[in-house]
Amino acid sequence: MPTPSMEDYLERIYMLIEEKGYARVSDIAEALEVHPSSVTKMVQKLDKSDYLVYERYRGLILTAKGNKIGKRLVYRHELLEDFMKIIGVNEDHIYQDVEGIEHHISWDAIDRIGDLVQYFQEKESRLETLRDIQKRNDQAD
Ligand SMILES: [Mn+2]
Repeated sequence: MPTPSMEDYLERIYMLIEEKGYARVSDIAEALEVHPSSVTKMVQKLDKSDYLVYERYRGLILTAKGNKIGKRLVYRHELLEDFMKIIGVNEDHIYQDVEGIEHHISWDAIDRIGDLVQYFQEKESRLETLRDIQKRNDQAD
């Protein structure tokens, strides 16, 4: 199992490869706001754990294992953002909230949150009912 820090890297590397077709150490460093030497260290660790293959001058590629987990990590992040939006969390803190919880929640909980997101997406009136409750609660404060 990857550590939270490894998860952040795998998630970001997967996204970079999706968007640009490759992930350079400098791009990863910029995206994660860390020093390139930290990226190199982590990339070597991920290589050792068979999540990717790293060659100093040729860049890196995800292995099948790295690609599979990267995809799931990006899905998890996006699902949690959708969930936060649905429950009405202020857009200004959604990203930070998701970054804070994504590594500390079981895949079982993720699946159940997926059901709940689907529940609200399948019928617009369900979201309206939730918003009505929230309006009432806000007025009561
Ligand atoms: Mn994330």
